[in-house]
Amino acid sequence: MGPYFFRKIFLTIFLISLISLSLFSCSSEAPKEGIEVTDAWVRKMPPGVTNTAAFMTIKNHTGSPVTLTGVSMDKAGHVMMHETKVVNDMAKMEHLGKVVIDKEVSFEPGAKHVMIMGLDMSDGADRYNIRLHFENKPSLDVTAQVRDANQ
Ligand SMILES: [Cu+2]
Repeated sequence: MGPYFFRKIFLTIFLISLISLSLFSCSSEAPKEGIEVTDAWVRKMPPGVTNTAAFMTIKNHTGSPVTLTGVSMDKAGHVMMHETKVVNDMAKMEHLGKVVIDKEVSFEPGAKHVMIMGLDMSDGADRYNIRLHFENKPSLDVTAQVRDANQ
């Protein structure tokens, strides 16, 4: 075993530690800040139907509650926040004036949703811009993919 052998070992150990260091830094996610929106989508409707709904998950990383005061879309006539509730076995939609997001709020089918009225989807667009409005905070633009409801 000459000096080359030890140099090789030293180099190997050095390389392994470099690789594991870079792997570690890749797998550890950077801390998220502000408001994060994931999985935003708009329900695709049959031709001629211009009312639909959008869904998404809004995560609040700010450390204090954030209030969503409304939603808008340039291409739609009217956009509201709704919540579907079952009252006496009847599904009923309730209008939400605001939604307080403590850590996370999901808009999903059968629950809270973004009600969209008067959206012409006949151009076959595969995504839409949705703007979220917050209390004492700049609004946030979200890209929502058009999706079949049963996908
Ligand atoms: Cu609704």
